[in-house]
Amino acid sequence: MIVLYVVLAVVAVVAVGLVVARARRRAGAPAVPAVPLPEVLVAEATAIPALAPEPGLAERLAASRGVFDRVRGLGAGRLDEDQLGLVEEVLLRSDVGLATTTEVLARLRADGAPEGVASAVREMLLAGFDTERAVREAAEPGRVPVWLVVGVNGVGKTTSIAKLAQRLIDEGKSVLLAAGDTFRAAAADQLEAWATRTGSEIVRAAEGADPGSVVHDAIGRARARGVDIVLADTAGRRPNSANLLDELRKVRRVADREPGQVIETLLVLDATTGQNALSQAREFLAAAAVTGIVLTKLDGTARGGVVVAIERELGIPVKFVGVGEGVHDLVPFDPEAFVDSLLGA
Ligand SMILES: Nc1nc2c(ncn2[C@@H]2O[C@H](COP(=O)(O)OP(=O)(O)OP(=O)(O)O)[C@@H](O)[C@H]2O)c(=O)[nH]1
Ligand SMILES: [Mg+2]
Repeated sequence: MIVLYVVLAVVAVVAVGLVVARARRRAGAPAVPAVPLPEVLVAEATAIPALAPEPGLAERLAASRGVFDRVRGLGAGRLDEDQLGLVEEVLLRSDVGLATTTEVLARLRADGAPEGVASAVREMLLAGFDTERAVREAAEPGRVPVWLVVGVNGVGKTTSIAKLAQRLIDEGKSVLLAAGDTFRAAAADQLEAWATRTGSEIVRAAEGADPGSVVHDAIGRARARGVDIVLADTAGRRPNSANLLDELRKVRRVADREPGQVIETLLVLDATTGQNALSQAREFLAAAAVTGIVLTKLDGTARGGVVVAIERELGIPVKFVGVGEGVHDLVPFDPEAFVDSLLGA
């Protein structure tokens, strides 16, 4: 009799368990309860407001699109001097640069715009984007891939690292962030808050520590744990100082030493600085062997055309553009979508 009661009790417990598990699965509840975050970081993470629903690219680029309004208003056919002047003014204001502006004007003067001025300008701007812009994610067998993120202070390096981490995680990769900006403690704190939000690992050291050793440790940890990719933050202080560039060279050497391999060196530029971003970029190109540009803050500027000037004058592909402050506000640069956002109907 007792045996029967025990058997019945076990059957009842298992049945209830199955029903509860099925109900939770239906409700989309996770099978394993989430591990609570440390309190300090929870406070920091929840202080960041939730993302608004995603607006489209054209809305994000509204300020730059606004500059092209008058060009969109021009019809088809030959252009008179006033109209050519207007196109010139718009192109210069949008910061596409003098070389592209001169070329577009010469073509419009010679050929007119049989399909409409917006369509002719669109085609000419697009012709300037013929570079390969795929981003590398794999290193040689046995080595740990590293993306080194460089740029002067305030351009958006740390935020872009968080956004890149989120993208890679969304692709199913595991990511480790190296807090190579050891110039101020707040830099590592900022990166740590992003690591928590994105679910990345982080390696950090005390303020003033050698950035190279942080990156070295990060690579060691990534290798030991089988992490797919290391994203290394760097300091951006002292814009034109040889010290900064020397330090970057050193960090790069360390990051590229086995088992690490630098497969992308991403230079972050702030689009709101327009043509100034170009002179900044030239300083970094030689020192840091840049493989791609991340152009940030395109949402907050009318100078979006600078992306045309960057590719044309630097010969380095723009790989990602930042269009907001949230962790999802970074998109791979797609020239067609971009130019359509400026000139499309
Ligand atoms: N609107 C907008 N703001 C951005 C974008 N990217 C970065 N920011 C903001 O720019 C500011 C500076 O960003 P950080 O990521 O701290 O810049 P940083 O290059 O790491 O700066 P340092 O560490 O001081 O060298 C922050 O307020 C970011 O939210 C973007 O695409 N759009
Ligand atoms: Mg930073």
